Order: sequence, then structure tokens, then C-alpha cells
Amino acid sequence: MMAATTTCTFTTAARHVCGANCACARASLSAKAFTPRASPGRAASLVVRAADEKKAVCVLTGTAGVEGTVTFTQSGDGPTKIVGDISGLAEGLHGFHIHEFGDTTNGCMSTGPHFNPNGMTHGAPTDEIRHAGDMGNVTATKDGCAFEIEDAQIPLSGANTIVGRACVIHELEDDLGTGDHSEPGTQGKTSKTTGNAGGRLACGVIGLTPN
Ligand SMILES: [Cu+2]
Ligand SMILES: [Zn+2]
Repeated sequence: MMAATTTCTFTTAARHVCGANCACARASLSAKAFTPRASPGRAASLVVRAADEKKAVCVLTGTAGVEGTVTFTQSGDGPTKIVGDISGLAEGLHGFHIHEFGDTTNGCMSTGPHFNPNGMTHGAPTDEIRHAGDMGNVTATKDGCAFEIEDAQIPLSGANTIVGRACVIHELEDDLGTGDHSEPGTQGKTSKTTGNAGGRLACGVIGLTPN
């Protein structure tokens, strides 16, 4: 068995460090995508695997000078891999979520709340109780914000697909549901619904893209 997959393993974490060694994971992904056919006998299974890989992209734009691109890749029913690159952010942690609607008619506000098909409260991506759309925080440095996330609750097909929904990058750190929830309301303290992540700096609709 050719094992080109185990040198880098990325799992969902509460915080995703941007600008870290992301090239390693990209190399791993590329190696997987372009694994040469080892023998005629392996060819059939490789073809099936390629056909079962789905890919989507979200181009983030906003009014705050923040922009970026996020790609989503899923093989079969496996976890979805996210590779993001966002510019224009202040240094520090920023909440990153999948929101319910792919509607940007009123900018990022019309993308609605966090994608929450299971009726949960807001949490960290590693929590059992969380919105499906809770991707935690990404970290911006002076060099920008490049990140990798892997998550099992954001499929690219089926009843809970995120295709046609939106990704949103926020002004502030997401408190992951552990902060102040004393003032429910759009301008209040709403840790259990928003993570108090502040304004929506940029967003985009998640759409299918060729493999
Ligand atoms: Cu959000
Ligand atoms: Zn949430």
C-alpha cells in the first residue's frame, strides 16, 4: 500500500495557527490527488476515489479591506478539509464560521446565524455541543492568515451540505461558547449563539468547483 498520507495529520482544534507549516499539508493533499497508478490492478479503485472527491470554494469579500479564498475538499463521506488564505486582518484571533445562508444581498449580515442543523448551542469545533458551522478561530499574523482545518460536520453533499451556505470571518476572537451570555440580542453578549466574535469582516458563498 502506498502511504502518502500519514506524514501530516490535521484535526479540528479550537485554534488554528495561521502561517504555520501549511505547505506540508498541501504537499500531502497534492500527493494524494496525483498518486500515480502503481499497477493496472489499482487503476480502477483510483478512478472511483477521484470521482468521489468533492471540492468547493468560498471567495470572501467585505467592506473592511479583508478578503480571501477558502477551499473545501471531501473524499466520500470523510471529513472535509479546509485550506484558507485571508488578508487584511488585524493580528490576532478571529472567529471563522459557516453561516446558514448563501445570501449576501445585505452584505455578510444576510448570511444569517451559524449553520446549526442539529439545534445545538455555540461551541468549539472539538466540543460535542456545537453548531456544525463552528470552525473556531484562525490566527492572523503580520504575514497574513493561512490556515488548515479538518472537520467532520461540514459535508459537501447530502442533507447537511454546506454548499450554498456562506463562510464568514469575524472581527474578534470567538470565545467558543465559554464567555458572557448575559445580554441576548444582536448587540448584546451572546456567547452561546455567536461566541461574541464581533463584526462580520468578510464573507462569501460556498459553491462547487471542479476537482
Ligand atoms: Cu460567524
Ligand atoms: Zn456557532
